[in-house]
Amino acid sequence: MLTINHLRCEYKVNPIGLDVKSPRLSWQLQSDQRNCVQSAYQIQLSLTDGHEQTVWDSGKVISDQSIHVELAGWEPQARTRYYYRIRVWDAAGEQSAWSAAAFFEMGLMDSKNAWKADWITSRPEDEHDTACPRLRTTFELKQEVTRARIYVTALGLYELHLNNKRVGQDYFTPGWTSYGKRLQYQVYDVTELLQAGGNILGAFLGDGWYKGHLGWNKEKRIFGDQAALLLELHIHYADGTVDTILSNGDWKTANSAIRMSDIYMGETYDARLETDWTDNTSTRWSPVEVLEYTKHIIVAQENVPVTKVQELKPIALITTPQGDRVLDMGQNMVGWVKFNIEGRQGHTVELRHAEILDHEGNFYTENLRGAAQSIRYTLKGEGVESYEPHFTFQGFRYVKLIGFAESINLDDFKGVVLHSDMERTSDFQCSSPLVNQLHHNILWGQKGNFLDVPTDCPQRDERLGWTGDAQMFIRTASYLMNTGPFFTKWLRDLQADQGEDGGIPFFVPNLRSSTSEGWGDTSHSSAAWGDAAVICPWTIYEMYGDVRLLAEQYDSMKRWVHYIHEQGNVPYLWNTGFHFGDWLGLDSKPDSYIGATDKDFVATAFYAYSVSLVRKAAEVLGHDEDEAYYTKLHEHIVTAFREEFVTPAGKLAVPTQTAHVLALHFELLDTKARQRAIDQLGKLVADAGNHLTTGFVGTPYLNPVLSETGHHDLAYTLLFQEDYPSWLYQVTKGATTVWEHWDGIKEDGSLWSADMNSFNHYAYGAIGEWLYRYVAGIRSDEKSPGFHVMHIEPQPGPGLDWVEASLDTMYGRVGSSWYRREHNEMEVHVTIPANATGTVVLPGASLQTVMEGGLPLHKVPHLQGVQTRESQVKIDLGSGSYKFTYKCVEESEPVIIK
Ligand code: RAM
Repeated sequence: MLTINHLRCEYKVNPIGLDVKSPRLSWQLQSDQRNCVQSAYQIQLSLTDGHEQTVWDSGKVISDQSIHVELAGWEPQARTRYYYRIRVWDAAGEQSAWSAAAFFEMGLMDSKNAWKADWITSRPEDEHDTACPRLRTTFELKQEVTRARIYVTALGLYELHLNNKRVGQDYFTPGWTSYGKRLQYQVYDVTELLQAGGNILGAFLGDGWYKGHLGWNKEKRIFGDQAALLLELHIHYADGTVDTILSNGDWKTANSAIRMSDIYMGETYDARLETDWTDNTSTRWSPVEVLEYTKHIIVAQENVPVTKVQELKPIALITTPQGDRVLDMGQNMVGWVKFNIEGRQGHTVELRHAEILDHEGNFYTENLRGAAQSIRYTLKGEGVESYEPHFTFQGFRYVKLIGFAESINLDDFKGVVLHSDMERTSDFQCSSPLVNQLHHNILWGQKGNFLDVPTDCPQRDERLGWTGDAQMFIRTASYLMNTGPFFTKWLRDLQADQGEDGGIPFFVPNLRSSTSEGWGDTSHSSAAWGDAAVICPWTIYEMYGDVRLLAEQYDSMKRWVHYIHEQGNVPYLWNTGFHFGDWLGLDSKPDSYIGATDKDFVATAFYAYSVSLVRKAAEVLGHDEDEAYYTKLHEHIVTAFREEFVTPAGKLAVPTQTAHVLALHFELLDTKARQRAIDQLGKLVADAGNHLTTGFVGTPYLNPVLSETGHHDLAYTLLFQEDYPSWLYQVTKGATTVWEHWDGIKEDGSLWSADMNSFNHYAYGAIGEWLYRYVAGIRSDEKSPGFHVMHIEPQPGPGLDWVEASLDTMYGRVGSSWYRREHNEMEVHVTIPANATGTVVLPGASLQTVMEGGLPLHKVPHLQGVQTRESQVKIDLGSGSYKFTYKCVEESEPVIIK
């Protein structure tokens, strides 16, 4: 039977508030037959979920496209909800039933001009007053309401309440964008929150990224000095009339119990000042001020919202040698602690947050630098009080309790994990518990650092959208979760913050403050950091087949490589300016963060790589002249690179692991030099005692390059090292996230210098990509992106007996698992989703011995294997689940070292 499910619009389930002219729909086919391919589809739009009346019908469209299908040739109306349903035909002409209805709802459409409301603010009498203001209005309903929507944004952060209930499940709204250029608004369905007669609508405003502390220079008010609200409530009555409640000068403002709330610093809350939104006796409400501020920068919500994704229970209460009482959450997490407390009115308790205990077991906060991460709560004294903060988040595993009663009940505390609510898309399990823990740590690195923007770290006074880190981790991130909307938003900010000259800031959103300055001759555009402008849209294209984003970013991609082109003082080399180089490489000079790999080498290698990707993008987008131009440009860069960095005899002049990794991964060498570099890389790793010396730039590509170049066993050896430096070193030290430094905690328990020692930094977590792409072997095909065509090539190696992996692609679930059984038997399980195809490469297989589902290959319909190497069989597959078994041929007999 053929069925349709997993309906998505712009990657999202039933999104509200789209401002896209031609929304894109994606769906998945389910079939109990193998080789299921869509031959045609039909989409119908209706204003009701029963589809009584169709407002648009695509008719039967002959096409195998089932992802990002644009609703072209039809004009969506602002603020209108459309229900859609889909049916498809397979290659044999079988027709599916209609899918269940899903919907999308348009936003204001012309969000730059559509606002009738005014920006309103509460100007504190004392500019040092940190309290979060409240703004409110009251209104009456005229008759029965059929639907009601709030369209809202803020300078700063907002939390809305309607009739004393919190509106929506989103946090840190309106999100962090390149404020001043782009500001998101959100839409909430509040039909159910309205009540007959009088209603009261209010908002808390927080400083957030807009005007709170940001950057390590203790600056505030980087984007503006006045928090403000812009809101429209549209109420549709049964008689067809519409009322609008607008933020304007009639609103009133008052102080709140939130005395201070700041992303880095934490929150101070005085529950004695809590009042109901309706209270007029103990609260002094005064008129708001109308603020003149542009509305021409307002855009609809692009990313998925930040929500409370899960809750953790503390695993222990510790008393440290210094006598502190500390909760252990069992996991380095990002979010906050929610707690219940009972006590005397006016008593204040404090929670401090830290990532680790020091080697004596004491609470350690020095690595937080200027981020206080402190929550202070003053009790109102009315029985059990429950509290959680509003406009701040903490990165922590340990929570120091100050001022709490003698007896602590762990059930009174919960760790609330918040991040952008991306769909989890994969799973990886294997026979090594340590590697499983590493995978877990990588996942938690993403959870902690994908809170609306991709940050380097979530705990110290930094938490910035470092471009380099994002570029290094994006592919791993896109295996672990669906990052389409997340990077759509961030890349638009990157484009907005790109310099006139094409340069890219070190972090996006850029801060335009002293934090962005101070790196020598330029304060932007480092190689491997600025290249995020090219690598990120290309990766999203490969992982999700997102051509529209690629087209949208194309100009920015070009401008970045042209920026580079203008920099070199020798044509086709990038040999000027400030670079982070192979950041934190272990071969750096003492007291330097910059690894030994020549910076001009890194810069020119990335120049070539980015140009090669822009060339591919030009090809995808059909820009033929550009394609020819970038092909030539790439040739010139590669020639210049070889002249500068490869000796006439074919040896790389820069003798580091990272240099070899980059030259190989970016395909910068001719055949002779390539083979020398492959051999030399093996030697460099061996010389380092089978350890890596790479930093941020080399590490993500190290294992992929080893696996690609015949050193696959060496890649496994690196993976399984447990002593410093290695991925598992930190796992054996009890890490639950990935560290910034290979030795954040040293062998003797002492710590890396507190000035830069994050224990939740995802950069080195980029090894996750290798686990999925090589160990499990699940790879996209860039010629048919989004896993429409895939390549499954599990690559077993010494140390693992089995791997079970899956990836939820836009087409559906891809599975790849392998097991080494007794007597040299190998089992490989593969799943290809409907409307996708792939090839599987069976390692260590010979054609004669391969069985599928218990039958020899030639007896299985539509399956034909090819012996590509002596010990490798390649089979083209349509959709379906397959179980291959075979006896491994001699030469690839597994060496099990554990
Ligand atoms: C640090 C952060 C970040 C890195 C920059 C260069 O501040 O660790 O991850 O990208 O330096």
